[in-house]
Amino acid sequence: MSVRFDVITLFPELFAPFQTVGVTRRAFESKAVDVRLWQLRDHAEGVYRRVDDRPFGGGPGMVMLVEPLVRALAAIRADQVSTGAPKLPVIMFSPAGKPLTQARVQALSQSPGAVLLCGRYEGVDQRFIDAHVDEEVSMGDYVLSGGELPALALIDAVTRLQPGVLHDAASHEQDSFSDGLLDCPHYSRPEVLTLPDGESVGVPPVLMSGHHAQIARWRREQQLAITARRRPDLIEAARSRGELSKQDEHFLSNLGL
Ligand code: 4H4
Repeated sequence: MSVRFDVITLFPELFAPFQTVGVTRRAFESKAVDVRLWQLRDHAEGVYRRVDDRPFGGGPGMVMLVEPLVRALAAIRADQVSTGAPKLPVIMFSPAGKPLTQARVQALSQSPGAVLLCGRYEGVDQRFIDAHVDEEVSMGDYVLSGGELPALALIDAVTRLQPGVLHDAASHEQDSFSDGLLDCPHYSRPEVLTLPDGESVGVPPVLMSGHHAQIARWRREQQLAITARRRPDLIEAARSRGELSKQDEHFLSNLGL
């Protein structure tokens, strides 16, 4: 099933790299993901085709106007109907949104998709948000100039989970967060690396042993140790979901956790 994203933006050109580079290009060409860009200004009226205006009550910056957004969304809904697509939920990107997680990305990758609203300026008129936005999503506790980069990040994270997009279908199963934990360290050639100061650095011997069960155990323990050190909240969350084995808990207890 293809995931569809209808993107409302003032800068559709920012999405060109998605369609011409890397794994997302392959996904776009194979229609594993269908990204449709909607230029908000095409739905603004008047001589100046305004999409923003000053905030009521005064204050700095500009606010995105309701009516162009309503017309753009209506055009998207009409296109979804005419192409047989379902009515997709509207996601808006904002620092005030719920932080995006891999679990949400995984859910979206198995859904028909979403309308992605890329805000600019100080934000969007609250009356549009109240009437039409189903979900506010944050990429982090900082303020960007627009929602396009968050939209690209979400599309990328969803696209790479689509079947056939990554060369090795199993690779995303090892991703950080895919099992609720951070990823283990990775090593490749050369087996012994000589640093500029002449020091030689090798590879953990277990990875060269050919013992797949021992390698799997070592990788799991690395995940647990790294996650416990950097994101103990993820350990607690995995524990509360019952996703830590007795072996995992034994290893963590030996770490004093
Ligand atoms: C929205 C800026 C709301 C400020 C925006 C506000 C993010 C983010 C983001 C363009 C838009 C900015 N989107 N995660 N971080 N008035 N988007 O910064 O709430 O401060 O997703 S406001």
